[in-house]
Amino acid sequence: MQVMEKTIATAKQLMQLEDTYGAHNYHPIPVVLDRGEGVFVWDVDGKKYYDFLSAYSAVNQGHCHPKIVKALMEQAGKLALTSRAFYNSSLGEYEKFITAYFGYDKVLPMNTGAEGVETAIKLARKWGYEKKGVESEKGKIIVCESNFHGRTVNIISFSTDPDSKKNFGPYNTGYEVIPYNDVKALEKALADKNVIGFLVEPIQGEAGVIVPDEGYLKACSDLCKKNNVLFIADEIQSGLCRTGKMLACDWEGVRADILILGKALSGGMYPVSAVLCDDEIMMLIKPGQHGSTYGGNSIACKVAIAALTVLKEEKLAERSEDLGNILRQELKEIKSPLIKIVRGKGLFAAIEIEEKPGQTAWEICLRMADKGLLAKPTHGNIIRFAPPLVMTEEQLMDCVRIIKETILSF
Ligand code: IF1
Repeated sequence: MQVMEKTIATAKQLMQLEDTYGAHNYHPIPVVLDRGEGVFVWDVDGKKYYDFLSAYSAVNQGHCHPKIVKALMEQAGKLALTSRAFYNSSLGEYEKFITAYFGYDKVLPMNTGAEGVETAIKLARKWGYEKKGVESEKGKIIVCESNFHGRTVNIISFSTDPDSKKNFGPYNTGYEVIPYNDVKALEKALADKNVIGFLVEPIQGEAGVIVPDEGYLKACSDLCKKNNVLFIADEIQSGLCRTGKMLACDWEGVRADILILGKALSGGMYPVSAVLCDDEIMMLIKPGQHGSTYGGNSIACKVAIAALTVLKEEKLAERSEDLGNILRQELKEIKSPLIKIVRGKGLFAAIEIEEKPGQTAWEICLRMADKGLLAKPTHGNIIRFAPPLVMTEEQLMDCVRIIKETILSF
């Protein structure tokens, strides 16, 4: 019998397939990845790279972490999805684990970050009308300029990024946009008694790793308390050890009224998001008032327990802080007119490029890819540097070498 040789498609063929049959909603760096392990990924031609994007901070624990893979594999062969029409043997264990882990009464399990944000908005509105006593349909949520909270029509209704927003209207109402990192602007907005919540990224990721002034989060949290408004922290990207603390809000000792998690909640293994808050808010949702097919499925629960356990067992917050300080210091020491600014917290860093023709952030990323390091520009001239938190100092210094050599090669 003739054994059909499985012809391995080339990188070029695979890119063409995506181009021909897939929506063009991304413009990827021309690398076709085939395998990942820890801080490394390999392309279809076997070339090895350091991953300096970590799937936008979903892979904080490193690619294919053995403990998370084990949790996924064991559960997948036993029971995957039952829906919430029935109880299941993983959900209660997970709910107890994650509420104790973050110190909240309850969790509402969802799947994607955007679903988590939508859930938080619905919880806040319900609380606004049924607890705070805001007139129904009049509730307002304050958000910040340059926010990124997901891609649903409701969420992009309060985006300030034309690419995220243009021609997706009509847009939803009930939101007010204020400048980020501006306490006075929040104070002014909170004068409106219809304000129910303040939804904020403790560090703005998509906007280019914008770190607010020391004390900003605390001042906003205090203002929200004073005005009986919910402080809603979107820690989907900034959370789970990425900034050097378990949550970015921990840097200022701020406890959000509603905490939204995603991405690294599964270590990049499976879509898992979660919304945590106390009974006063969570118990307002009655049976049949919110949910999702996959929310709280057995695989998600086991994977999330493993992913959260790894964060603590491997002390990834401490590593992120220590390695992040080294990374940003090394980036600041690169003497090049190309680098306008270096910013970040922990291993959540970014550089802003003084672009010239042929010396763009995109070009820099292409050359770094040639040298074995993967990163991608955000908003044109900003390059985000966010490697998996399991990186060793030696590996980090190897990456710094690659970045330095690339920048100085222009
Ligand atoms: C894309 C950005 C990053 C997020 C925060 C909610 C969500 C995200 C703070 C929604 C998702 C992802 C989405 C992905 C690229 C990436 C991204 F460039 F879009 F903005 F990381 F900065 N809150 N961010 O960062 O979570 O529904 O995607 O699970 O849409 O291109 P999601």
